[in-house]
Amino acid sequence: MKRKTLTQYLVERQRGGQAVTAELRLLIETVARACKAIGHTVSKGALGGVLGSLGTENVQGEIQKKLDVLSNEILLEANEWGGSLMGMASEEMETIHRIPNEYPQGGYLLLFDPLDGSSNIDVNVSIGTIFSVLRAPEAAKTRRIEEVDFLQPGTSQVAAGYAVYGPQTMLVLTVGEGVAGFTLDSETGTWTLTSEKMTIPEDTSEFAINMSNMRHWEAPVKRYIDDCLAGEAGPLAKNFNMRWIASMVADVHRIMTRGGVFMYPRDQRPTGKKGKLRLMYEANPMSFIVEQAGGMATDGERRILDTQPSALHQRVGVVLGSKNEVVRVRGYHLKGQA
Ligand code: P6P
Repeated sequence: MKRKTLTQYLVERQRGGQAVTAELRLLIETVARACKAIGHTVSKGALGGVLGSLGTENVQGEIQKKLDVLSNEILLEANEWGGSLMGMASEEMETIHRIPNEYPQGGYLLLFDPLDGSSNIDVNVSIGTIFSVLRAPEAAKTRRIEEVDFLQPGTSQVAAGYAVYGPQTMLVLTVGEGVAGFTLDSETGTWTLTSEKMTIPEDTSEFAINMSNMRHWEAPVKRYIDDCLAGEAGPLAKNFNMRWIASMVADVHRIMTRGGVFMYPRDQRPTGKKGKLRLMYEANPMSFIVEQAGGMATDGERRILDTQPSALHQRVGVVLGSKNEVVRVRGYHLKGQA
């Protein structure tokens, strides 16, 4: 059976309705091509002289790995000339990147975490690229784009996706019509459709959380994890398994494939108040994808996609994955307020 390519998948959606314009199709194909280049660079490892840190810090106060900066540059260079964008924003850049004057402007904004899971780069564990596409506000067409134009709720996204650089290199994408999975055919360099419609099982017995933060968690999170650990003799009457890869893309991809609940909750630390993960280019795109696959994504209580952003790099607590488990965690939070 001849498998479809990413281009064919996008052309079919372009013909079939409003979800994909020609401009959006070009943008997604360009991002996908950049992800191939990032995956290729990552795979060279020590042979490419790309491992290790630069000794610099990004806007998050995190030590930048060489590959963080390289991946960011690959995405900027690939996307600035195509005419689909008015600007870009990245975890690795303090403020927005406007399209240089020598290139045509387009109708979209692109936000990304160019290489998520950096702590795993040097130890050869799966990492990935996360991206989110918004429409540029009409008003921005008569002036230059500003940071505030990016501060749109996650419900405004027109596309979102991630590439995971693991045993297979995969691209998982939604344009608001379900979620499709593409595997990179390394012989032809083609993104090849391997999952027409990815769905998350509504129930699970697998949770993902960094247990070393337990002493900092709010009470509802602690109660929920305690009840999971109590197993079939406990209130949830089933045994749970635990996974934590410390690479959101890899943890989310597992959940997209077999279900589970991923938690990076806000906690009691001053630094942890709002959580660790960034809303605009981690939580929002992943929440869009998860919801499109029949899952659910909250900050513990409220739907992440409804969050009105106030800052480009703001953080948010994240509980996402199998719908019935995310609902259960929300119940612990609501009970916690009773
Ligand atoms: P911790 C990677 O740095 C990241 O942003 C996510 O990909 C991942 O889920 C999380 O941080 C891991 O955080 O505290 O477990 O190292």
